[in-house]
Amino acid sequence: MKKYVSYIIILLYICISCTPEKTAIFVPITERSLIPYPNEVVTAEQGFLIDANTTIYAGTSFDSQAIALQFSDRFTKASGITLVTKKESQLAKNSIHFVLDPTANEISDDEGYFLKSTKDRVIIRAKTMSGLFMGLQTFYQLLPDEIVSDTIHPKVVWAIPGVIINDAPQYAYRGAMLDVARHFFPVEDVKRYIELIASYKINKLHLHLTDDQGWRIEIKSWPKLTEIGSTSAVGGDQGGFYTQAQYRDIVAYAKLHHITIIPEIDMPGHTNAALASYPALNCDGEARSLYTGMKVGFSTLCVDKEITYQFLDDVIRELSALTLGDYIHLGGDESHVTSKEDYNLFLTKAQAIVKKYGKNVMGWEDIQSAGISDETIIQHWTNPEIARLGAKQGASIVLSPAPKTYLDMKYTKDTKIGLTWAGVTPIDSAYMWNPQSILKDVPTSQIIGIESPLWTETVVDMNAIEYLAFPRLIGHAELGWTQEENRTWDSYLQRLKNHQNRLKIKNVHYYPSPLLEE
Ligand code: TNX
Repeated sequence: MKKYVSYIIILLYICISCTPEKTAIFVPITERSLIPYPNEVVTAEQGFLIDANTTIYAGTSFDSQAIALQFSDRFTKASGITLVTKKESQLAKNSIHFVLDPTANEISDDEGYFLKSTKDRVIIRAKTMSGLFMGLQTFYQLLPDEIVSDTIHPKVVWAIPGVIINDAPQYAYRGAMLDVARHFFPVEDVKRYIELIASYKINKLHLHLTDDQGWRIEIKSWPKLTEIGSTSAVGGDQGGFYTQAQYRDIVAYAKLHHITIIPEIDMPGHTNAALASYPALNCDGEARSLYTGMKVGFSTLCVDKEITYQFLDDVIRELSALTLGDYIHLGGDESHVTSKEDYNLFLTKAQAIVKKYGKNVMGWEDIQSAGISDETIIQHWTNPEIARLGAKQGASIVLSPAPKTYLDMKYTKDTKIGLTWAGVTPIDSAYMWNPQSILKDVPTSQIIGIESPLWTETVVDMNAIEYLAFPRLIGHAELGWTQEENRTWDSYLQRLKNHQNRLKIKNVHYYPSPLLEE
């Protein structure tokens, strides 16, 4: 009997001495900021601890092995620990599993995933590689903040709360747009933007490649577009362009992050850089001067000339060959000096050229007047009536309502950088709107997503990009991914406050909104 009593005392002692340590290691799930918030989160009993003996099981598919490698590389950078990866799948203890299962019918969407972390293992399962990638982004957010660091943190305990997550996106199109025409941004900047946005499950990057102030993509059959047209930028700042090899590199880097690049060649307006490069593209045959101001709506390609369509054919042929995605964006906005008749004729021809090269058309809502097909994507930005006319023709709609999504709008009238023509957009206003109620009477199935454009008239470098995009873009990512019933401003704000530490570790020059102060 005495023996039992001393056993019990020893056991009690062990329990008491262990408990505080355990709870300290396994923080509750609420202390990990999941953004965008997953659509189903259930807390499980005990969490998982990654240590030097943890084994990664990547399965036999090349795709799941690639995702496992992305994880183990990131983990090694942040922890200094190299984990063993095996190609089989065995439900061993102390293991992390990346499971690609195309027949996993319980996962409702190609980008959806299932994630379960318990004492013995973590399982991330999806039907496609994109789904696994999305699950991996959530997995990172379940780990301590230092997982995003590029320097080794030997003291961090790599603990993950116990949780079961079933997740899938609300919208298939979750986009950001970067205007590289008003100011040019080198390949490294675009890559950093890709890396940052991918971590919030954004899956499209629309590049506004041409405008009055600059032509930014090499077109081999029309070399003066870049020899002349790329040399200017707003304010007389330095221009630049991507060679086709550099552009391919951007497209490949985006693909690695499960992002599709959507290239835009804006037309028939916003074309001064092309009109300055080739006199023949002007109706009067005279080259325009390069333009470094900020006005819009003063330029147009010559709709009546045959050479205009030869030019378009060459540009779209070369661009299509560089494009992995299905869509080419034709712009079509603010063509104020093109007559309505000319505009419609021009866009009818331009759309046929895009089709000829096997791509579909995306355009600002203005293009609907030319007649569009149900494969067209219309991007709503300023006039709901016009966008609705596009929807009536069967087009899909991407929402970029300027007062909510334009990242180039100032946060307040006093913040530096940005414009105010659509108002000022503090972080709460950028988050508090419902994509389903922007265009009344348009069937919900036709609303395929949202996109956050960053026009760069006032944006001169990567720090300025980050200042305007973060944190507003993070909120947009949640609107694009998370169903309305699973998100509230209060919950989001709390998570965003905690999330700031990751932005700091990654040196993101975000706007420190007063709303983020305790
Ligand atoms: C409107 S949005 C534009 C751009 C400007 C932007 C500035 C759209 C389709 N056109 O040309 O850069 O405003 O916010």
